[in-house]
Amino acid sequence: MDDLKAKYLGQIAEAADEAALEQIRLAAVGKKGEVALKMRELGKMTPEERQTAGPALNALKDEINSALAAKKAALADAALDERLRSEWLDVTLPSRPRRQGTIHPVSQASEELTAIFAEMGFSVAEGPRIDTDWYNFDALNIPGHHPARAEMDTFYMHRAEGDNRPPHVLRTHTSPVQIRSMEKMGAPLRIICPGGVYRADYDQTHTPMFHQVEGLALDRDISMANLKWTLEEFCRAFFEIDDVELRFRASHFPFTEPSAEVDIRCSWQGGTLKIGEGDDWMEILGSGMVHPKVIAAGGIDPDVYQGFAFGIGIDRLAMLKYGIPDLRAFFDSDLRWLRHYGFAALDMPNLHGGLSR
Ligand code: 2NL
Repeated sequence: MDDLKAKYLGQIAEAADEAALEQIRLAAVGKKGEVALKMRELGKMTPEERQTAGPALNALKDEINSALAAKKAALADAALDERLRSEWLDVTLPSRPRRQGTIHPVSQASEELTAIFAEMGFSVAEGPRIDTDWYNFDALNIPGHHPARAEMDTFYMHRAEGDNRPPHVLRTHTSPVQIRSMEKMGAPLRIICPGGVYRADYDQTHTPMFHQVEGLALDRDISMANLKWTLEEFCRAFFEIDDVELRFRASHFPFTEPSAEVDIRCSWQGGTLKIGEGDDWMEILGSGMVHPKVIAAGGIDPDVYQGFAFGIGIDRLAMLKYGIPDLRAFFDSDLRWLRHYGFAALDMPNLHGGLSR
């Protein structure tokens, strides 16, 4: 019995893994194991012999079982120690840089100018980018032979073969939204219409899709003086220049009469542009008093209502305000162009409390 005990406790101590332990368990205390065989021999013994051998065998079985359990626990501990040793993480390593987005300068400019005009009582109107040629041209007093309608400037949609209605167009300005708003809301009316527009034009300073904000104010006695104040107030707020100076030059648009192009005072020195000071002027927008035919096209009586309208390129506004000299910055998903030009939003705190990178 002592031999048995020495043999199995020795084997258990030596066992390398759980599978080996199981082999030992079966051989020692399993149903057909050596201890069970010894138990069977109890029947052939005298009662006196059985009295000592029985409890001794039971004690041996208990001892082997607890040695097995202790060894099993020790093996599991060792395995865990080994995993902790081999699978550690260095939490002090700096993280890999993650690319992070930022608001697009055109969106940023849109949000800023929308807030400025909102304070002056203008609400935002939106509409479809694909529209009829009536909303995009006819309603705006742009007749069929006008050069703006020529194939080279306007993107026309396809019509099914045999469908001879005039094709839809990609809007070339956001004016159609203003016509739709006049129809829907009537006068008096104060709206701005920001959004993407399309013209078949592509070179250093033009892209086939760009952004415009048009403004429209209609009431019984709106004058050119109101237009001038509104635009000055806007430029003051947008460019953050208190003594902003604008110059109104007589011009011509089919949809306004009289019409004026508006320049802002600026300086060009050593290749850098400064707005609000200097001896140069830079054109920033077109404007005028809404043509009576256009008011009528919007379903409003031009003998009762009159007003002003203007159109500004948002992409250009954004370039001027944030000092981005290259249109490529707007179409490149790689932020390096914007960073190169120091786009302000890149340095704004993000939601996680850090700087955008
Ligand atoms: C430009 C010219 C302009 C308008 C847009 C407008 C809209 C309606 C009626 C009358 Cl519904 N006018 N829009 C007026 C004058 C100029 O934009 O050169 N923009 C950059």
